[in-house]
Amino acid sequence: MKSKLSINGERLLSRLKELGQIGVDEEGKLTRLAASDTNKEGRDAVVAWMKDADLKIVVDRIGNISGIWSSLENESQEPLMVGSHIDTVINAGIYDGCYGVIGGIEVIKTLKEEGYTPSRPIVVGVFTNEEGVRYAPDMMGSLVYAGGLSLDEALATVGTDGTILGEELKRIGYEGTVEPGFLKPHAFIELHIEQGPILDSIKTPIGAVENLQGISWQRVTIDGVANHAGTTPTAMRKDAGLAAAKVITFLRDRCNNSNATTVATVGCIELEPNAINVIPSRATFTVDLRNPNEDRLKEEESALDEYLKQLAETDGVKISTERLVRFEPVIFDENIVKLVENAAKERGLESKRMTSGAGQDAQMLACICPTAMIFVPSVDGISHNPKEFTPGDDLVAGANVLLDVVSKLTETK
Ligand code: HGY
Ligand code: MN
Ligand code: MN
Repeated sequence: MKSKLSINGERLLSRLKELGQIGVDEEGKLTRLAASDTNKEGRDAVVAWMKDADLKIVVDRIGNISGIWSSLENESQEPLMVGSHIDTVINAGIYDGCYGVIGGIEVIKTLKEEGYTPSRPIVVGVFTNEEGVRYAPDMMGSLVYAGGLSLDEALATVGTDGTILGEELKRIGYEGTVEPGFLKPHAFIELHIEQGPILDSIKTPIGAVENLQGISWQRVTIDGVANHAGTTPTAMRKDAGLAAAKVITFLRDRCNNSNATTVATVGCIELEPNAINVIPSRATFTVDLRNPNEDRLKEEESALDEYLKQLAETDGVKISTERLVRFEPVIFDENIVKLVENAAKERGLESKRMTSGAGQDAQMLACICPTAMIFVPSVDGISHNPKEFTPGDDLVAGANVLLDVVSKLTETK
């Protein structure tokens, strides 16, 4: 059997490692928040690799970067798009998002070196602010690209640090000129690490991602009464901190009784006045709720609403909520999922159909074109953590599956 074309594994892994060093602070922690200085450095490195692959670089007005490979013969065709994001969470791993961007550039570079002539342009996209840590919502750049959020609203977003996204994009030199969505993709495939424990636990190298769970983010503010930690009898307390703790345990109980389909996370929490001997007057925290089933997710949201109403009564506190994000579950394109499975099989790689527990740029592109994802294992299911790790062989295997799917979708008939 003719050996199959393979990407340059050495180049893929060394670039991943190099990008993984951009944004590491003096304590060795990697953080490249959207539109920050370290994000700029990462963007510059990726643009350099795109130029090395002789791609045409276009930056749109929300800062999404497109590296375009087209020819006179195929430029009238809708492009095939690959890619992901390079912004990170705080104290991040080096693979989340970056693998899909560098893998996409690697696939194009390999096809070019092979003298391949695609039937349509191939584009690698780098979407702005996928993580949503500095500016909510997450997947913002691809959401704007897909027409799900107005550009002006996105650019006016105030960050957790009080900065304005549009001004920050300008400051780092990535306030582009073309309208987001200027290229309507023929299809989009996102190569990504699983970030969960499934593939690693069953020793399967490829995930053929067929759907993605719904996401609900909200901010909860609980107002109680500040009082003396020593003199105030327990029965008199209107303790915002205690009420917040009750919400956190309520959410975990709901998840434990949801036959493991609902996950809930309180990732950010602040107490005021945040003094050791003062009963908290205010607790502000975020709730991230997810479920692959829209009705179940709605049920979880209303159960939380109901609980907050009761809690206000029982604890004598005032509670308000603010919705930050709400994305329904997404089903990916069956034909492309099948292409991923066949490509894996032809390379003798086991694959498993699965759900993406994480939000992805692919869920936004799925609104405008046939879309699917390729997962590779995350060791021990760790992600959003510097311990995030995927063995080199798995990274190369996943990129080769992307190479085969891209070739299939751009072959000249
Ligand atoms: O929130 C998420 O699931 C993604 O990492 N932005
Ligand atoms: Mn990601
Ligand atoms: Mn992430």
